[in-house]
Amino acid sequence: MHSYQSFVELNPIVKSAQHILVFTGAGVSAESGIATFRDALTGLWANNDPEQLATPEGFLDDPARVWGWYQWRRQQLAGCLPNAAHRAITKLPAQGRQVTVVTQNVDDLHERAGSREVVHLHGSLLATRCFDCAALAQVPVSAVPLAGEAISPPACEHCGGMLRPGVVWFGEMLPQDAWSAALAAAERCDLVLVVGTSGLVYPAAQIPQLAWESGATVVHVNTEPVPVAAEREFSLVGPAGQVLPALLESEESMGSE
Ligand code: BV8
Ligand code: ZN
Repeated sequence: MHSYQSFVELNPIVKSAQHILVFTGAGVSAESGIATFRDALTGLWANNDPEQLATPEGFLDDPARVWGWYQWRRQQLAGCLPNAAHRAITKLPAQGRQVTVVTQNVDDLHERAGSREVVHLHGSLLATRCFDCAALAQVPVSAVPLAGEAISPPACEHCGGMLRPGVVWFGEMLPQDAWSAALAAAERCDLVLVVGTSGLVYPAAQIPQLAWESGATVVHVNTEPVPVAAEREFSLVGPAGQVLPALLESEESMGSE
């Protein structure tokens, strides 16, 4: 579990932070019931080969399989709720403090918890666009009986092309505006909370490092200890749904203004 010592050490840093960057990965949604990518038992990658499914080639190779997998994930998400970690993050903004949430996740749990400004580096499960003409589309979550059952993607009403999930696949560029916003937050922040990410996917994984290089303090919140190599870097070990509220409470208990 997280060491109390680091809370006491961290508290003045959290309290005095004027711009907090909260950088999240699949681990922040794990306690809401959304499988992480790396979780050995239920990880999405364990059951599906991401190189097969989360790539444009995989989609063109078998559109129904990929579309069905995303529809299943949308359906899963519809039944999930934000957890205590998402809620603790919405409480971080105190008067005058700026908070930027940059997430690798494609779920909408930060928004549903009440976070206003969420930067999605890898797009959103709830967004749909045409694979050919990129026109946006609204597609209801269809009842997908089995996990990842193949369903042919609907046709675009503008050009008849195939609709695709509005997420960033492997080998695809990140949305320019999201990437620029993440870089700006990394430059400006004085504290980064890195919550529930294995830090394996690039270029997203560069964000905490860039913030550290700009002088920010980096606090990892992860069920696994994260090796901290440098000064101004801490690792709090435990589920985000417990660690983040505790970190925030210790701030409140120390009388945040
Ligand atoms: C790009 C959307 C280039 C889709 C995602 C070879 C070929 C092709 C590309 C590459 C290659 N080698 C490297 C690359 C680059 C590639 C990459 O980094 N690959 C990795 C696998 C090595 N990156 C890309 O392709 C990116 N684009 O590089 O473009 C380019 C350049 C110029 C011109 C054109 C193109 C695009 C990457 C985006 C991929 N899309 N998602 C979808 O969701 O289906 S990535 C997806 O996986 C997620 O979004 C997320 O980013 C990633 C999973 O990572 P995490 O979020 O960290 O989750 P994970 O399960 O790994 O870890 C969970 C953590 O939480 C663990 O540490 C665990 O301990 C912890 N945890 C668990 N429970 C809890 C907890 N912590 C706290 N509390 C808990 N309760
Ligand atoms: Zn189209």
